[in-house]
Amino acid sequence: MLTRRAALMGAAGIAASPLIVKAASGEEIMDTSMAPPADLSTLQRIKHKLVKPPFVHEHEQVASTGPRIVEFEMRIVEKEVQIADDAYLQAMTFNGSIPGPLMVVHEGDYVELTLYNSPENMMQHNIDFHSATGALGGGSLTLINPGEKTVLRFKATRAGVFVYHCAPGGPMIPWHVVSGMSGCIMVLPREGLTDQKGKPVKYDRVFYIGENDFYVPKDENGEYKRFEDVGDSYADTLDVMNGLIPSHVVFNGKVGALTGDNALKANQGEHVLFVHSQANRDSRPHLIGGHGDLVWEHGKFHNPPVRDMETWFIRGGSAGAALYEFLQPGVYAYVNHNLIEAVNLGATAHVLVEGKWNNDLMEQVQAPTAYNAAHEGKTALP
Ligand SMILES: [Cu+2]
Repeated sequence: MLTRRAALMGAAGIAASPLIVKAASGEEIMDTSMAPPADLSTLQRIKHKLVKPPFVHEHEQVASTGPRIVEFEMRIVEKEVQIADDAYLQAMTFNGSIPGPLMVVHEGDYVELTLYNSPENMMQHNIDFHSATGALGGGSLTLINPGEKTVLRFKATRAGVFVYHCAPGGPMIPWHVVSGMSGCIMVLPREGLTDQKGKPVKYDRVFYIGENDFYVPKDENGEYKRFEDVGDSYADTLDVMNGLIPSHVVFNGKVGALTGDNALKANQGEHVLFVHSQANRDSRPHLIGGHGDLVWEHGKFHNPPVRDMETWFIRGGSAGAALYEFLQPGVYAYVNHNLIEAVNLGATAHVLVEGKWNNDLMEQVQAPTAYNAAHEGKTALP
């Protein structure tokens, strides 16, 4: 049972099961054409246009309808991007951004993605949804060459935030992921989010933080290397990857992507949902000056959230969510609390919060001032 896709990729036709053919490069390609069709003729369709992270397309928190087919389109873009003042990456991206866009649906909806591999690209790509069931998360039904497109539909049966990433087989998998090919889907319960007691909770805005570890090679002078194209970057990048020490750990694709002029903005009293994904490596988000009021550390909304968290944990290959009401105005830093990674390697975002200072929560009782050590006796001597 050799599919057209498998034939294109040089499959030898050695089938592990009637459903699976092996391509020359070893990846499994499924042929599901003999399965009876699903009848979804009674379902409504809705189309969402994806937006660039940290923002998210408009969506309902509580579903106002029954399950629907939710259509999305994504284009795979290979391009060089600047990831720091002195460093460039031959990136592979979903929709041109790192991370790929946050998709939002409700539990029971059908996600229908049209995926385009632009003809200017060099590489085969696909998509593995951690929220999907079967066929390597869709990976073995979506492998496409440059100039090809594919449509995958899957039923979102589990609520939570889930990573998606490219997984085109063998050593291409980690390389594509650390070159930028990951993103996140949020499957909301139809009734919306609930707290640890099952009481409904709402958010006023969502910020999607996609964390990446990058492995940019250096030349003999210690300068970061630049490459002609993505293929040219592979061998040297693989050497750095296999050392497991990233050159950069960043939020949203670049050192400073969410600080300075790019800082996130919120108002005092707003409830902000931070969705944080890391497709390859562990992270430990912490909001400096704030908390996680309700944290779905594993990111799965039918588990009760934990309260009042200081730092939480994102396992590599997963996404988590934290809801926080901003109580004070000012600048907050949302960091990976490995502080070397936050400060020296890039994993910091800033949130600027507008509002009125509350001296009950915190007051500077005396501003820093010199004191007379001889008089007050507070010297460093015993
Ligand atoms: Cu890829």
